[in-house]
Amino acid sequence: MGFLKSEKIWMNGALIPWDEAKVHVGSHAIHYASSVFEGIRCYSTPSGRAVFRLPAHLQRLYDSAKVYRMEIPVPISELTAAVLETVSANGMNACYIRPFAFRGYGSLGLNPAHCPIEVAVMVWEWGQYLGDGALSDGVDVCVSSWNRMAPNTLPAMAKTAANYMNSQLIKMEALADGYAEGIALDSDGFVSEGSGENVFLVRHETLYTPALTSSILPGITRDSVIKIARRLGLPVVEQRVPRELLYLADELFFTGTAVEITPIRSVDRITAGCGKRGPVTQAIQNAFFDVIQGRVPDEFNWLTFVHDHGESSALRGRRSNAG
Ligand code: PPE
Repeated sequence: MGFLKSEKIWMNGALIPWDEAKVHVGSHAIHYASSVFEGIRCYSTPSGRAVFRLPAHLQRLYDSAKVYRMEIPVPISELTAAVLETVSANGMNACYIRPFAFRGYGSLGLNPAHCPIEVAVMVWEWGQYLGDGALSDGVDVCVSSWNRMAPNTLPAMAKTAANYMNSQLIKMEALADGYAEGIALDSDGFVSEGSGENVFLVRHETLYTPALTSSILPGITRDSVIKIARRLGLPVVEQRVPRELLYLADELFFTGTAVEITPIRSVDRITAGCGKRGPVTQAIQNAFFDVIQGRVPDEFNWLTFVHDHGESSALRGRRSNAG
């Protein structure tokens, strides 16, 4: 695999060449993980490139920062424009977008008050997160020996780099044991989430997913799937999910920006349902891909179109998302 690279990165107010977007090793974030980030996808549609749920993602970024008393020095409108400009400047069609903010170089020690807050946007091409064929064939996963953070340790609703040390433990263990991904339980032993995905299951024609009280990231794909399922007439329940329901489910799948909607075909080598993508998963996937690929009207107002002049596209995006 080659190095990650595209042409330009937006950093602290300007687009600069990829190779010049550097930080000092004394930056606070490197020592203490003081950074918040987002992952967003941009898709190709017949009416041009469209970013999926951009306002929701950027709002979550500012919310994550707020929990950590971090004042992002640019308004959300400017960052919205920066995202669209970065996609456009890199000539990207379908791509993954990573806006982030972090405490930079100033002083070290735990009080971050004297460190500047830096903001950047990177974009790159990112294919199927859990490997080719995962979206149609599904993946084999395990329940991790690691728990997700207890609610009074690291707040799960904030998408901060620190939470991803826990995710890396889950991911590396799963890969070492021959699984594509791990699902962590919460500190009370109920199902929480994957290292970088939310989890859903279908049982008796009802969709279940862990509630926000199980130390999950409030996934934007999760929210989209809940809205799509309700529109399809499927009951949706957000509640504590006991581990054994993973083994007894008729269908299971992950949701996330990177993973999109990926079926799970086994958990701990116990076959999930019929061991392949089930009909409910397929119906939800179809409805989701119809929206992001622009095959149906955008009734939920989820798409922000990228035009080739950053500022006007941001205005248009804001206007089209206002309603
Ligand atoms: N839980 C976790 C822990 C998580 O990291 C993600 C996204 C989700 C749930 C789903 O959230 P959403 O993308 O809003 O539906 N994980 C991102 C990071 C992946 C990475 O490897 O980096 C992503 O999917 O972009």
